[in-house]
Amino acid sequence: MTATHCPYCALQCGMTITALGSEITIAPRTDVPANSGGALCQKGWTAADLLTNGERLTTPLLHGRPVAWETALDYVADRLVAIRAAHGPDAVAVFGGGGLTNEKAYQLGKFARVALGTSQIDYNGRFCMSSAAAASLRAFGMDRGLPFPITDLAETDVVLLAGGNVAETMPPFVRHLTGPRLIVIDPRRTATAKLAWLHLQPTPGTDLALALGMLHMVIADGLVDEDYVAARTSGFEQVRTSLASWWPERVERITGVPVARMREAVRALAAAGRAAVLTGRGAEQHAKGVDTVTAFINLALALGLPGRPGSGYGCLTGQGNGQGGREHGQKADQLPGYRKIDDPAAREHVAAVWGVRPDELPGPGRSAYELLDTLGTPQGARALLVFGSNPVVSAPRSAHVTERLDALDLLVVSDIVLSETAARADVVFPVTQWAEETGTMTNLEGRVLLRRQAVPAPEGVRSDLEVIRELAGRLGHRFSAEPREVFDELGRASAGGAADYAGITYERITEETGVFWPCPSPEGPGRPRPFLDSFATPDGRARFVPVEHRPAAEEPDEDYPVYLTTGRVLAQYQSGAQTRRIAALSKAAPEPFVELHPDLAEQLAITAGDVVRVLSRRGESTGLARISESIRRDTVFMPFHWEGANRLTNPALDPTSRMPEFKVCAVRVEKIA
Ligand SMILES: Nc1nc2c(c(=O)[nH]1)N[C@H]1C(S)=C(S)[C@@H](COP(=O)(O)OP(=O)(O)OC[C@H]3O[C@@H](n4cnc5c(=O)[nH]c(N)nc54)[C@H](O)[C@@H]3O)O[C@H]1N2
Ligand SMILES: Nc1nc2c(c(=O)[nH]1)N[C@H]1C(S)=C(S)[C@@H](COP(=O)(O)OP(=O)(O)OC[C@H]3O[C@@H](n4cnc5c(=O)[nH]c(N)nc54)[C@H](O)[C@@H]3O)O[C@H]1N2
Ligand code: SF4
Ligand SMILES: [Mo]
Repeated sequence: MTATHCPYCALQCGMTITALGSEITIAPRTDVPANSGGALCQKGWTAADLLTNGERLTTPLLHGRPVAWETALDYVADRLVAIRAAHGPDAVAVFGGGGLTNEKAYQLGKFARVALGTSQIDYNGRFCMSSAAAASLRAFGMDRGLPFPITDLAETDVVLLAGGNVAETMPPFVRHLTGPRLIVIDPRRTATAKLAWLHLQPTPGTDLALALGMLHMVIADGLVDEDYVAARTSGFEQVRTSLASWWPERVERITGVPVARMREAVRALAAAGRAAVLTGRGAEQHAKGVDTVTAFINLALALGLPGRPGSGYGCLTGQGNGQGGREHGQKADQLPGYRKIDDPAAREHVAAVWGVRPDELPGPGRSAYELLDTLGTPQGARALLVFGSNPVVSAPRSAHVTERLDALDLLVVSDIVLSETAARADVVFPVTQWAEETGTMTNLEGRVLLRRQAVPAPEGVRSDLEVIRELAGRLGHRFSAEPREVFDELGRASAGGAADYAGITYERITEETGVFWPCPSPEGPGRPRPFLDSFATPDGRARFVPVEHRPAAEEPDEDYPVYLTTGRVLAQYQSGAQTRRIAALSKAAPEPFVELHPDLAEQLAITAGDVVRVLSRRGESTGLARISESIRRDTVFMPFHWEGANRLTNPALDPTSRMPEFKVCAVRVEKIA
């Protein structure tokens, strides 16, 4: 029996894996705080199927044909050298994933900058955490999803959750929400909203106005925590002035949330001794995601919450290593330890660890969508290496992205299964997955965990770290493929950065069931609550930032009269590459659907179970009609776990985070005759 962690989301629930011959059983651990009661969701319980379902790739593929590892690796290295020689280093791009271990994320960033010499690296976390991350950096000088242990929520009186459906996306999280009064902001009455004390149901894309209106009320009703604002923050006066015109009635008109409901929420938050404001992708995945999160942070600051015990602001990190994956350099503008790639001191430190000159390191590259959008064009890359993402299904305006992928001279995908993206690749590398390898994951609390190997890898597969080592070697660079060695190097590269892992070792995270970063010294503790005394800004104060509401990038009109929003269901994970291959999960969530209100359905003469077509300016998609009172009349919802939903979505980007507007666009819905 091996104690390890789940392959999927950022809760990183603890589980044990017992292998008896070919029989593999999974059980929850009780020593991991995130799922301390010993809970797992259906995906966790059925995860053993990932190891045994016979869908694994076990041999490299070259143009769809099985080949030997050496043949595939030589082919890729030769092509990379040729493309680079003909078009320069930025003609080769890398696309990573927030599901990769810290070791892989770090090594991928180093591989891009040192072995390939390219600035063109970004990852799917751009589609996930980037808006919350940018807003937290701006306000607190640090981005750690929850800047407090998840178990602190038990001490909280009121939790405001904007745009998160944890009852489906992180079911054991709900156990931490049984103490506080829960207020949910979601255009749908989700499983989570049904658990709430109060549900605010705004028009998609209007959270920013809602948050401004709530703060306006806090100020007008004299509920600002003036002592806290004076002692721990800066910039409040500007925000106070900027809110003058956000009258509750105006906010009701924009958001559709009744003034009385808003007031109930504000009063409950202000009356609470301890309260927390949390955001999920619903509030963040917008072309104004950073400002929306900022508006919620301003609200939390005015109420005196961040940096107080049992209180605070946090975002719900999504992918298994969504937190660690955004700290160690697979992001276009970043070096390990959450350093900025354009900061001379950061470049000098990391270059020294890597044994190169600072001026040899490339500068910032393009963000994920911009990288994909330019592939195969004169400005963009001509070769792409993908590790741990399936953009054919998950990128916005996916038919266009797929076209760009097909225009490449070389597409290489490292995956465990033949995903929709791998199926289009020139070369596919079959790699080991979670329980077949050891590595570290940083969960949504910023706790660095050891995910241990529990079963032997199938014959024929190698780890991502081995793939990177072999390619680097062929390009004249020596890289380690030993997870522990890579982690120790990551510790040195991160030392002194915001996300400092220097004091964390495999031994330590075994003994302590995880250590919180920052942890600069092996002798000193990690920091579960880094903001208790001061924030990570130069003056130690949290910053209020004035922000303005604006409409969605695309609002409904005559041709496309309905809002589309997208998201998740319990039994499927992300692009579905893993979970659509698990029988129990496919049975629970077998096909794409379109959720719509009975009034809209009647107007369109649609009945439950009809096949409907959804069209946007980008493309069209189909799904079975699901009719439900729980959604707004002006909005339809589609999960993105199947190819299709993203043919519709709008790649309008947030100006700061470059997050696409996954959560709102305009569509037309038709019954297929
Ligand atoms: N089962 C399952 N669990 C997962 C994942 C998965 O794919 N499947 N993925 C993991 C990952 S990577 C992530 S990022 C997390 C995401 O976790 P969540 O953020 O909880 O997931 P979503 O379903 O994307 O979005 C949450 C809610 O936002 C609502 N919403 C849509 N538009 C708006 C809006 O304009 N405003 C507001 N306030 N709400 C809106 C949707 O109705 C939806 O219920 O889940 C993680 N866990
Ligand atoms: N419309 C819409 N689109 C969205 C979203 C939305 O809410 N709405 N959410 C966005 C968000 S938050 C996210 S996080 C993205 C996620 O979207 P994707 O990046 O597509 O995420 P996954 O489906 O998890 O893709 C991971 C791939 O890596 C493979 N894999 C798993 N483990 C490993 C490993 O160890 N190594 C390697 N090399 N491969 C591995 C899996 O088999 C799978 O093919 O989607 C985004 N797209
Ligand atoms: S909640 Fe997340 S980490 Fe926990 S079992 Fe489910 S998918 Fe795994
Ligand atoms: Mo995500």
